[in-house]
Amino acid sequence: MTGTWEIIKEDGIAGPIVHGDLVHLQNQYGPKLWLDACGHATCGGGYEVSTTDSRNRGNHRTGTWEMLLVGGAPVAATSHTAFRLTVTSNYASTAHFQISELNLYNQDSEVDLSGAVTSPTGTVEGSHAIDCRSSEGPEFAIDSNTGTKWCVHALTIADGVINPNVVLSIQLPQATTVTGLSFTTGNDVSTRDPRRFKLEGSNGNNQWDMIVDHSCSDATRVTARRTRTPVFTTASAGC
Ligand SMILES: [Ca+2]
Repeated sequence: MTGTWEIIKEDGIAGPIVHGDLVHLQNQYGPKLWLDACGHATCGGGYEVSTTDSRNRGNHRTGTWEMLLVGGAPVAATSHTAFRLTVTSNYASTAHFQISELNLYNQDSEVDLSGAVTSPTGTVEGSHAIDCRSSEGPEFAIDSNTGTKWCVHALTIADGVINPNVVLSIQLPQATTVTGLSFTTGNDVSTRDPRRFKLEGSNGNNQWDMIVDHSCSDATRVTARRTRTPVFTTASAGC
């Protein structure tokens, strides 16, 4: 077993190990020591590889390794624990962006977002987007209630382009596979609806996989209120 190594994610988050993840490698022989680039920290001269009894030597991260695929394009992870929706433009509202619901899908099945948590949009006007009202925060984009909405007062919107882009960050209690999304439109003002956007997924370490890239073409517009749009995918966007 001297050449057998266990791969352990650096951040301890469960789920499959994918391209770009940071990991530690633990040898399974004897005292189970950790693979370490000892030269960087203490050995001097070079970057020799050895084993040590700690995952990292001091604060030098000499025992942290990145998983990379060789000889092919990165393969997108099949499931993620975190998602972020970035909305880059609306249908020409000069101040606001809004949705009643963000709906996620795994193929034809809707993803259960109960237990999911959103991050605040922001509170400091003049530097970035803020919620239109305290009752219209990002948590209302995933509350399974079409009577509530997430509404953002963006810093600037010119010709429908939102600057800076509006971001909805969602943390799920377990790794989940997502292949597409739809919106449920807001209660009013259809020009606030999302026009171009992208959805990415992550399992930590600030590594993000593209799931839906709709940044190059306009989404099918639905002017009816509190109504679901079609399901959008990268394929449907043509991006
Ligand atoms: Ca809602």
